[in-house]
This record gives sequence, structure tokens and C-alpha cells, in this order.
Amino acid sequence: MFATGPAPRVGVLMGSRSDLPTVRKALEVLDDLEVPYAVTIASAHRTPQRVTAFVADAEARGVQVFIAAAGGAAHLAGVVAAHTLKPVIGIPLKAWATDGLDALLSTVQMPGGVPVAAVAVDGAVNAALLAARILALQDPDLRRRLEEHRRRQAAAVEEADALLAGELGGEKAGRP
Ligand code: RP5
Repeated sequence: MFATGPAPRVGVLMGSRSDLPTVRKALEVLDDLEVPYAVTIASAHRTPQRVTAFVADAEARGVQVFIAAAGGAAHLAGVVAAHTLKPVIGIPLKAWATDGLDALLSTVQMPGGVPVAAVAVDGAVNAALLAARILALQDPDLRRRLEEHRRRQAAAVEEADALLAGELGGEKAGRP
């Protein structure tokens, strides 16, 4: 387990070390928004007790939202949601088969009674932004950081558009 501070606000679980490259994108967004988190590798089927222990410990330390990322027949987010009343965001991951469709269905098709908010396959960035939006309901400073994040995102599009003419015009100019 790794935590960015003594009072994490988001608890992040991934089913395997192999999930880290995608989950890292969520952690980067949380870092950028200055949202402290605790993160662990815990598998719903390989280490079920580890999952429940992490959820209990994270809640005791003040975590308000969970993010659970898993591939395959991914039941991690559902298991986390079964052990907490805090909102749970599931990230279905592409694993070794079906381009992540198996994980998408397992995460999004939770039976009634135990909700999981599923983002897109490998949608780690949106999972972190959604967690931040939930926290921002009670945190005006975080809301301001989210607004700034959105402004930077829009500015990047403007910047890309400004470069477009040069890039495509250059290609055209090179054509016979
Ligand atoms: C899931 O199975 C993990 O979340 C991972 O996405 C997938 C494959 O795990 P490894 O076999 O790479 O450990 O439990």
C-alpha cells in the first residue's frame, strides 16, 4: 500500500501489478488536483481478505470515494461496493482477451442494490476526475482546481487547432 499523505481522500485498488500502467494515469490526475489518495494492489479473487481490509482501513482513515480497476471478469469494483457505502468508481481494464469487453460488462452490469459507477474501458483519467468531482461537492478549493483543469484542457485544444494549419498546410505544400 502506498499513500500520498496521512489523510487520503480517495482509495484506489487495482487487481494486479499488470494494471499499474493504466491506473497510474488516474494517480497522475489526483496528484495534479492535489487530492491525497491511498493505493494498493488487491485482487477480489486472489486476495479477497486484502480487499476488505484495505476498504475498512481506508474508510477509517477518511477515504470518501473508491476507485477499483480490474481486467478479465472484473468483480473488484462490485466487491468493494459490497463492503462500503461510499461511492465506488470501477475502471474496466483491457486484459488478455476481448479488448476489455469482459471487464466492461462485469463492472457496468451490477445487479440492483450495489451500485458501481463504471467509466470507459481503461478510463482511468475520467475515474479520477469523477472522484474529484464527488469530493468537490464539499470542497470549494478543489472545485476551483477542477475549473482550472478544465480551462487548461480547453487551452490545449485551442493550441492544437492553432498548429493545425501549419501542420496540414505544410503537408499539402510538400505534395506534387
Ligand atoms: C485481474 O486479472 C487483474 O485486475 C488484471 O487486470 C487481470 C490479469 O492479472 P495478471 O494475470 O496480469 O496478474 O485480476
